[in-house]
Amino acid sequence: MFGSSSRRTQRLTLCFCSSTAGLWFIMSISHVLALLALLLPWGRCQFDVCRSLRGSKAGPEFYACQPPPTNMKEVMQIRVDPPGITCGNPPERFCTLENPYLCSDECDASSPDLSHPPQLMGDRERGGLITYWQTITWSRFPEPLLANITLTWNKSLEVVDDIVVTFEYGRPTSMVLEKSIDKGVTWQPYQYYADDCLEAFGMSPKRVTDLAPSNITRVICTEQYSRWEEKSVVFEVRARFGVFAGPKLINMDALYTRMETTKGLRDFFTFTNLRLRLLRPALGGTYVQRDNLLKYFYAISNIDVFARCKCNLHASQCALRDATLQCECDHNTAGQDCQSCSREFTSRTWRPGSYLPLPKGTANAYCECNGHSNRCSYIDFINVVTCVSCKHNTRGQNCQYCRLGYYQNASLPLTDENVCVECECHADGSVSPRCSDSGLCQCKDGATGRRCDSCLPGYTWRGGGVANVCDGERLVCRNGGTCVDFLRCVCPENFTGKHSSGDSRSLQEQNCLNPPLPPPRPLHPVLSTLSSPSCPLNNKGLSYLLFPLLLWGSRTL
Ligand SMILES: *[C@@H]1O[C@H](CO)[C@@H](O)[C@H](O)[C@H]1NC(C)=O
Ligand SMILES: *[C@@H]1O[C@H](CO)[C@@H](O)[C@H](O)[C@H]1NC(C)=O
Ligand SMILES: *[C@@H]1O[C@H](CO)[C@@H](O)[C@H](O)[C@H]1NC(C)=O
Ligand SMILES: *[C@@H]1O[C@H](CO)[C@@H](O)[C@H](O)[C@H]1NC(C)=O
Ligand SMILES: *[C@@H]1O[C@H](CO)[C@@H](O)[C@H](O)[C@H]1NC(C)=O
Ligand SMILES: [Ca+2]
Repeated sequence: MFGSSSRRTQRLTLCFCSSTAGLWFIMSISHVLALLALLLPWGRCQFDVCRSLRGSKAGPEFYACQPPPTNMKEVMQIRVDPPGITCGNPPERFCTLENPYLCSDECDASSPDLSHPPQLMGDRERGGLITYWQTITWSRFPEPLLANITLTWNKSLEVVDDIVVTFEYGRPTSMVLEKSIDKGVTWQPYQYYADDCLEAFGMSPKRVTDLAPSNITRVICTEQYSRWEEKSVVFEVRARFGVFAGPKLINMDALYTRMETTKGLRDFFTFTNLRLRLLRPALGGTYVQRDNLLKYFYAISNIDVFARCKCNLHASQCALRDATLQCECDHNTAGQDCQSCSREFTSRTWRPGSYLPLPKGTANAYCECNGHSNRCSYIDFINVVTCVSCKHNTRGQNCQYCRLGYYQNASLPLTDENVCVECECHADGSVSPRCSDSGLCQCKDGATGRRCDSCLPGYTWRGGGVANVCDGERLVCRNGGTCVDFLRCVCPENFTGKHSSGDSRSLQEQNCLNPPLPPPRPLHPVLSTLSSPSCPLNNKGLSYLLFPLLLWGSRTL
């Protein structure tokens, strides 16, 4: 038995890794997968290893990883309701739809050969013998024949292939598949099945092929699986994946990318419990024949649920411990679903792993935004995951830089809310709003200071540093002219000179020429009322050193 299990596992491995078959099991060998497979290593596939095998100097590189899928029927707990719905107690005769007058079959719970207990829905059938659970017949018609089958794993799982329920003696006229993602606390419908969706559920019938990427998680009612002659009722997982990965599931990268970026998509394929609510048995294509109610009942021979343990991409193995499935966590994570950091790493923030960037994914860097954002987006054509809406004046793929006009306070960690400090470069005194790593703005001529908001010696603040023309000490106006506002000489009356014309910066131009005979008179009243400078006057003594040519020019006049 051990040998045959491992041989089958290897076959599955090949299928599982081949690019054309995709990640999917072949249904024909589905019944034979041993639980052993959960514990065996699998071939080299995408997302099957958690870390680089060759350690680098910086330690191992971590990748996204997930356990291989397996047929979860091997480990499901089955419960049927109401009590007494299973046939055989007391023993009962039943007929078949094909031949309603052949009623030789018997269900007897006390006989191993004639009993049909619930576990026969999940058993491994040997030697071609079909085994099935069966209910009592509809002898209480018109009271409805209702049955619930609850499948429990006590572990969150991600379905990876069609869920297939095989009905012997006809598929139900109507039923609902429900799921829970919180171990049975709350339930939600997964899919409705009826031969007439409108009549049974007030829903218009749909097929999965009607779904588009935008509504792939819509819960639909399908009429495809309710004709009684066939056996399988399917919850179509492949077809839903195919909407992204193509009909043959070749482009799995597209699916993984969608899983990561489309809200609610991964949750749609996640469950901890499933429930079949059987509402009306197969009727054989006609109305209920009251005179032969022994041909109406439910019988299920198999339920295939191909799924993998959900380990938040932190484990490549999942094992049964104390009768409960448990991820074998890597990446310093712990918990049944690797949903927290292991004890030595509790100071770190836990994050799920990510399929992105392809092909190896990351252990937790998918949305690493240094605490300045919790939203990322994936840019497919450059295969980059980037933070969006970085707060606290940060920017960059991981919100690791400061926005234009801000610089990083080197004494704070990158994750601090105040890490980016405003440059506050003076708009008039600076070349740009940008500043250096230490917060120094780049100043225009004449301006100085960290923020470029004060003047160099010999300059006066006039919406930026403007070179002084005169200062009354070193740069003196000639012929009794008076220096006004460091900018111009105001000459006594009857002197020529452009004493009031604009902002010319040359002392030579501004000086007072052609001295007249009479002595100077008081200043022109208009020119004496100029606005006061914002730079202090303490620099005027140095003007001489800074502007020797100007000074020289004024003396030679
Ligand atoms: C089946 O489960 C549903 C939902 O919990 C419940 O309302 C219903 O009564 C159950 N039916 C039977 C037959 O136990
Ligand atoms: C379900 O799983 C949890 C978490 O691992 C465990 O503590 C609990 O005992 C399990 N319950 C059952 C009924 O197995
Ligand atoms: C899903 O969306 C597609 C395209 O937007 C639309 O044609 C289709 O009817 C929708 N299906 C359902 C079930 O709402
Ligand atoms: C940088 O952070 C330190 C520590 O909080 C603080 O003392 C200092 O004032 C900050 N520097 C600036 C420029 O904000
Ligand atoms: C300036 O010149 C005008 C005419 O040339 C003369 O009338 C006036 O007295 C002079 N003013 C002074 C202060 O010399
Ligand atoms: Ca069976």
